[in-house]
Amino acid sequence: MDTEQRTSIQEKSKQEQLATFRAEHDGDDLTTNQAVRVNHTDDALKAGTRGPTLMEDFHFREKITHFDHERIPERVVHARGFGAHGYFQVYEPMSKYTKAKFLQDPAIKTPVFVRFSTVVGSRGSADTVRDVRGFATKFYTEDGNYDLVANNIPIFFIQDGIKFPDVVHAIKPEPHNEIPQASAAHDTFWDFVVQTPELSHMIMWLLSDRAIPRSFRMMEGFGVNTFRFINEQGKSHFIKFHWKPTLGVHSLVWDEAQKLAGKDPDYNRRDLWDAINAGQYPEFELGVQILEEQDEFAFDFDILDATKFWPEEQIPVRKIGKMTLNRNVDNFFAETEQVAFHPGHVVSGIDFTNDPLLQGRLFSYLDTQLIRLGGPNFHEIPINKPLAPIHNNQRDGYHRMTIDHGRVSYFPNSLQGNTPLPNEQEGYKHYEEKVEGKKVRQRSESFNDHFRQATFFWNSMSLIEKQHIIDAFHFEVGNVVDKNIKQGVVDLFNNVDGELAKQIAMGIGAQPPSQPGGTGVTASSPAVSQQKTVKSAYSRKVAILMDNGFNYPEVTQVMESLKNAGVNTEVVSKYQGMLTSVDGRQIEVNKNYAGTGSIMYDAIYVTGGRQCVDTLLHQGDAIHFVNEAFKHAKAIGATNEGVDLLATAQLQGTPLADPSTYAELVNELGVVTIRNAADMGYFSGKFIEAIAQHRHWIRQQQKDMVPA
Ligand code: HDE
Repeated sequence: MDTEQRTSIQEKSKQEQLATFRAEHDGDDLTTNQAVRVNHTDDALKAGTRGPTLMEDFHFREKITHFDHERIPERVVHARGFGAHGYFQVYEPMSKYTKAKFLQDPAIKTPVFVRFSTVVGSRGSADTVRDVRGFATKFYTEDGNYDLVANNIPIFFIQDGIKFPDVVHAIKPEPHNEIPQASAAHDTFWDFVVQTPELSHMIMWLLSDRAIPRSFRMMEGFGVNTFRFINEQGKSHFIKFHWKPTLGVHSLVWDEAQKLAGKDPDYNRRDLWDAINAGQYPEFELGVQILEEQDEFAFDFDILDATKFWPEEQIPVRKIGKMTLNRNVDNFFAETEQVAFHPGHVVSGIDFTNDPLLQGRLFSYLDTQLIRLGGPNFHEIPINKPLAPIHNNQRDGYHRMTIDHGRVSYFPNSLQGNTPLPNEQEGYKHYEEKVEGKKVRQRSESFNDHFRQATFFWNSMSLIEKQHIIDAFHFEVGNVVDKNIKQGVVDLFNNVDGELAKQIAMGIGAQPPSQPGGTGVTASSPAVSQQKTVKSAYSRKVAILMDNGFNYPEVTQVMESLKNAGVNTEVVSKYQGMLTSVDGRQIEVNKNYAGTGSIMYDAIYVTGGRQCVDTLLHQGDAIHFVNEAFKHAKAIGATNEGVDLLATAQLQGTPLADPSTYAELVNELGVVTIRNAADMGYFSGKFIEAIAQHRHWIRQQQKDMVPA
């Protein structure tokens, strides 16, 4: 088979395979599950119209029984998730490092299914809570399925898998009252943190902006554990996996995240769904950090310790391919809920290390699918089914789909020519690592340093990122009731940084640390800060505030420019329906104030038209919209009379375009205004630049004075 044939087979065949399971019901007669047509479904069969329901009503019994059994157990962690299909292409052959087939040929498109998730909340919880995000990818390769089960934070809470139930029990809602949902801001979690210093580094990340992503499309992914690449010659390299979003890494602000949890709990999943439907396909580059075997001990941390990351400045991330997500699911349950990931689903060329967290994971994932998906045949569920054929002697079990032909289900055999036969050459061969040691329940001493990388991370944060971490401590630990635990947090984080501990103490009513703090680490890793990430206006969402009497040419010019830059717009007004401009032309309103808020947008634009703006000036909702967007450091644009709304909103310290000047653009603190301008081109260009910035932290002082 040539490459072109393989490409088209790979690309199409997962969708074709799924298509054989898809069912259309449009225009069809209603039937039972035995395909018997039903003549009436709104009343159960009764003895008389007011009499008892009859046992023989098989339609009633089947309908209700199926309904009663509709739910399966939610995932014990990562219960809330959202998935999409796509494909992956490698940039160049990676044969020097790995024999993995899907990492060799740039012409091959390997189908993938990705599920993004939160960790702590239950299935119905909000998207925008402070939490780690899961980022799990299933590659349907020619050589079988490979799962890269990653998170959006490069390190983990604990070092050994056996501690996982403890940390999860501590962070989940407290067992006596099931409060709070999807939040770490409670006593049991911080009690555990104070008792378990290995969490310190992860807490720094969890309280950083990484834990409230703006979008699944704007998150990095990290394999966290150390894996191996194995090439044809059997040579091993240590590796860490990364996903780098082409749109950069961007976050919400905490106030926004909390409000979104009420106003749109589906904020992140809706964003992904809408982007894919709009053809604005999310893209992520696959990166690897590659380490020679002989460099295993070359660092001041243990490379098998999952509470440490490999600084990109020391071990560069090599981008080796790109994933594009281009198709939403047809059915949430069948695909997103039933997909089963497992870090132990590897293909030849990818292998494990002795990272004790990874070793724990290798047991847990298969085990959990057995209970969650009801038995050992979950690999036959369409979303989990490999493209490569399956041949083995595993048989039977709940919900078996395959009709295995013949009488042989054992090996060796003579009745079937001794097949299916292990393939010594091409079969998966575990890396022959030499292992020696006493059986002990102990951790390696090289895992003992819990604070130095936490300081390193803290040093890497910009001032605003540091402030957000401190604010997050004030929220999280401020919600802890037990005073000893609060003090314990201050004392624990004094090990990381003295100033940080002092700031924490101030916000939560605890004593500042009595000992000098810190680890003495002064180095930093610019790569972990979000300040210098990719900045782009593409696929951002802008609210246009308008009412009757707006200026049609003005607003449509701005809308056109935004559209050309791939920026999406929605018209927001008091009422839905049509708005009429000064010259009688109309535009439809997408959202009313009751159904949306500035928190749903990346930027806002107020257009001109005397009557339109005079109406907005009397709407508290419009003024609040502007103020709140300003507080959240978002780009704000206004043209002509629209600038009057910003003046009324009194955006602190922001000069605005003056009515007496001709077409002079004022662009300060991310607020872009112009008056007396007929051509909106110049304004639009500057406004788009401001949107691309994502946040205007330069507004820090002024925004804190806004009461919104
Ligand atoms: Fe998981 N993890 N995990 N985890 N994990 C699960 O498997 C577990 C860890 C991650 O979208 C569970 O199918 C243990 C690290 C993701 O379906 C469960 C340990 C990382 C997902 C499980 C870890 C992850 C899971 C629950 C410590 C980042 C969601 C449902 C030893 C690299 C996958 C399930 C999806 C899911 C166990 C640590 C990522 C219980 C025991 C580290 C993205 O098996």
